[in-house]
Amino acid sequence: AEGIAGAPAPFDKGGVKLALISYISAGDFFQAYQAGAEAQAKALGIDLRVFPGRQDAAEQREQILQAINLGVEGIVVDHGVPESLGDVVQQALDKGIKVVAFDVNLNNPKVPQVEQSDHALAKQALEQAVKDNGTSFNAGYVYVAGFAPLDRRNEVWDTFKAENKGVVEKARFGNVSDTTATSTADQAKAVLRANPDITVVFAPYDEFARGVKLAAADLGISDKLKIYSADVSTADIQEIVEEGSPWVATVATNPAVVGAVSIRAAALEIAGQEVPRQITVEPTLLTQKSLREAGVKSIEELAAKVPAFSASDAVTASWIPAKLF
Ligand code: SR1
Repeated sequence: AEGIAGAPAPFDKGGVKLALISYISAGDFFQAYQAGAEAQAKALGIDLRVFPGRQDAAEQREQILQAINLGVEGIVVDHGVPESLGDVVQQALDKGIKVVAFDVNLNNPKVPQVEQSDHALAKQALEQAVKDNGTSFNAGYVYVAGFAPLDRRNEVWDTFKAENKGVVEKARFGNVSDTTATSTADQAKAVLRANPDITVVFAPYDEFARGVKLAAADLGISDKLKIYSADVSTADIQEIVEEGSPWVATVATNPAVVGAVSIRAAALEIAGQEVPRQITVEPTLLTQKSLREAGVKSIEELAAKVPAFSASDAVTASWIPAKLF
C-alpha cells in the first residue's frame, strides 16, 4: 500500500487497516455512503474492510469483535442500536482503536459523532411544506423510532405540530427493512385509502418517500398529494422531476460526501490530530421546481452545480486528498 508523502504516521507508510461496520447496507443512501467512504479510504492509502449491514444488532456486535481481532486501527460505526454496541465499542477503545460513529448515539466522549444536521434538515422540509400548503393541512407521517436521524427529525415534527395547530397528523406509519420502500408502500396504500383527506406526507427518508409515491400512483391520487422527504440519489432525482410526481421537495446531503467525512474523521483520530466531537454535514433544500429548472438529472450533475454536493470542508487537513468525486 502506498503512503502519502508529508502525511503524519501511520499514513506516511500507507496500509492502515480500518473497518466500516454498517447496520443497514440496502438502499441508495447507504450504497452511496459506502462508495464515498471507499473513495476517501483509497485516497488515503487505507485498507478498508467493509462489513455489510443486515439490520441485525447481534451481527453488528459480532462484526465489531471481528474487526478488533483483525487488528484494525479504526472503526466507523454507521447506524445501529446503541444498547447493543456500547460495550464492544468500549472494548475497541480500550485496545487503542479509534472509533467514529455516524448516525448512532454511542454517548462516549471518545467517539466523534457524524450527522447531517437532522434538525435543520427536517425544519427546511417542513418550511417548504408550509410555503406550499399553508399552516392547515391533514398530514401523513412516516416514522420508525430508534434510528438516531429519524428520532432527531421527529423532534422537529413534534415541535412543528405544537406550533401549527392546523396541521393534523391523521396517520403515522413506516417500516425499515431490506425492502423499506415496498413495505412502506403497502402501509401507505392502506393509510391513504382510509384517509382520503390527507394532502401532505412528511416522509423524512428517501425510501419512505419512494414508498408513498408508489402508493399514490397505485391509488391514482398523485395529483392530490405532496410528499416532503430527506435524502437524494440519482434515482430519487428522476422520481422527483418526472411529470406529475407528488414528491415535491427533499432536503439532503450527498451521502458519498458524508461517507468520506466519516473516514477522514477516523483518519485524523488515528493520526492523533484534533477531531471535533460533533461533526455536521449541512443539508440543502432541493425542490422539484429547482431541480426541473436546473435540468439536473443525476447526483453528479447536482454536484457540478451545487458545491455542497461535491465536497464538505468538515474534518479536512492539508495532507488529506479531498477531491474525490
Ligand atoms: C433508517 S435511518 C435512514 C436515514 O439515515 C440517514 O441519516 C439518511 O439520511 C436516512 O434518511
